[in-house]
Amino acid sequence: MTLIRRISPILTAGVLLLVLAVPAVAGPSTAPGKNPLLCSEALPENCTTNGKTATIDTTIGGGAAVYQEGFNSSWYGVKTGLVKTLSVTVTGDPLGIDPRWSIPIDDRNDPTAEAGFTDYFVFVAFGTCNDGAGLVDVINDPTCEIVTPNGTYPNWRTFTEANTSTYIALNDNYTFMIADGSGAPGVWTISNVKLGKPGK
Ligand SMILES: [Ca+2]
Repeated sequence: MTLIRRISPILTAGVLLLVLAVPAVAGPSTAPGKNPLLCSEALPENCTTNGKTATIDTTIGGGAAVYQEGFNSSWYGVKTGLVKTLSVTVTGDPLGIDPRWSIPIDDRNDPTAEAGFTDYFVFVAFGTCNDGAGLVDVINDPTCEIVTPNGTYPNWRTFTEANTSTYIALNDNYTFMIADGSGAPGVWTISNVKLGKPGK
């Protein structure tokens, strides 16, 4: 299966539109557990990565985002109530909604996009989703707030139970972690990314 997936345009705190378009041909080209953590190419000076740990820095202006390259059949295209893992370790201080997971949602009852494609994104911010020691465990932490265009849910389970026709979008967008200056400039490291089952 060949899929083209990208990071969508992100609206910054101001009126600037940061186009974080990252065309990528996804495929099972890496061994299990080896999908590299990549920087968005939009503002490369704001992000460095060695494939496992990335540093995103918004102190010089603009945003930065990271994503795990490759197709993952235990995440993309899976019903939201059935996904098992989306977690990461972050160092640095939460600032507003930075940094945050941005997750593309395919709602089969929403005519905005056809099945498999993104109807909307939900956000999970480091500031409202962490264990106090930097672990952001979106799916399994019952205190992780899920922000959607239709309101905020207290955790992933309540989001999925209220939106039973939703899937992780399969065909168009990556799940990514971003800081874009919507809080205040900061520096964070992103590591130990677990998205579905590694390498699937
Ligand atoms: Ca839809």
